[in-house]
Amino acid sequence: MKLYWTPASPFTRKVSVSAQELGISDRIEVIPTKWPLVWAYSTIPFTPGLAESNPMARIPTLVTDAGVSLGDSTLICQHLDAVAGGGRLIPTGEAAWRMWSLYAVADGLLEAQVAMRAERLRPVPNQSEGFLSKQRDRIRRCFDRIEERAGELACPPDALPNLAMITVGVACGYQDWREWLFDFREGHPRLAAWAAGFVERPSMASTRPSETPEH
Ligand SMILES: N[C@@H](CCC(=O)N[C@@H](CS)C(=O)NCC(=O)O)C(=O)O
Repeated sequence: MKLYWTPASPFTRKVSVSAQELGISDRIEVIPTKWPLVWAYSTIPFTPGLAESNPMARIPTLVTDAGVSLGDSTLICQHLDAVAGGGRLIPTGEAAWRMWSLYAVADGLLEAQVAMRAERLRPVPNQSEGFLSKQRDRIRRCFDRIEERAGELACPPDALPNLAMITVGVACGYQDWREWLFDFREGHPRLAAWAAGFVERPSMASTRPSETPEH
């Protein structure tokens, strides 16, 4: 498998954490890409092969061993789960719907974080305060809902976290990383306690976000 990757993307981190939790990272060839969000506002050439694999030219994109291109982190995580035998990050039966329901809240939170990042990359006079505050409100509501459902984040010591837990962990990590985002711990004590433990997992510790001139 080939993964178009950047250390700044929370969607990509979700994939990297999933692969590590499943123990299949060594089956993935990582292809670093440059400045994916800046592309939205520039003509920087795409990393060779990316736009050919995924016409949206977004990160993450995974090309499977069979040569199928998956240009979306949710699909990629489903594929990784299947490669690892299935039913490991994604529960089966009725439990799956509860997991996907929480996942959708956490993934929507990531979308709002990345939308704010994209807006903030525009020249300041062009930025819309209305748009930014709409995303901020959405992020707050998502954290409120996750706090209400914090009981679903408990992971037995010998079990893998599910995909919703991983996505919540990545969302908390992104919220901490960007200094212009509010502290998610305020008003969310159960989530704060959970996140403090989750961030210590080796899969999280080794995928901390960063932004360098190369990426
Ligand atoms: N729904 C997609 C979202 C991926 C996404 O928005 N990726 C961003 C980086 S975090 C990107 O590549 N943006 C570049 C662009 O929009 O031009 C997923 O889950 O993979």
